[in-house]
Amino acid sequence: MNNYSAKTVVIVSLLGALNGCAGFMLTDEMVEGIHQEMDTNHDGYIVFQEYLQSASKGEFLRNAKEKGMTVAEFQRWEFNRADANRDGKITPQELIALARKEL
Ligand SMILES: [Ca+2]
Ligand SMILES: [Ca+2]
Repeated sequence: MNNYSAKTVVIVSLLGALNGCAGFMLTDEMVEGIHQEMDTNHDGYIVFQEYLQSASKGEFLRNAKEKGMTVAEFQRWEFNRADANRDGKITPQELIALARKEL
C-alpha cells in the first residue's frame, strides 16, 4: 500500500498538469513505469477499471470539483484524454504522448 500512495501522487501530478498543479519533468522511462504500475493485470494496457483504482475517491472528488464536474464525468473525461484513439485502452505510448503534451 505504500507503493500505491507514491504512485498515486505521481499520477495525480501527471494527469493534473492541466490544473496547474504539476511542474516537474517526467522522462519517458518514468511514464512507462507509471503505466506498468497502473496496469495491474500486466496485459500492457490500462483499461478504465484499472484507471479508477489509480487514485483515491477523495482525489477524484477534488479534481472533479476543480473542473466543475461530477466524479463520474471527470473520470470519463480524464481517461478519454489519455486514450487518444478511443479504443478503451491506454498504451504506454498514449500515456507518454499525454505527458509530453501537458508538461
Ligand atoms: Ca491492464
Ligand atoms: Ca488507446
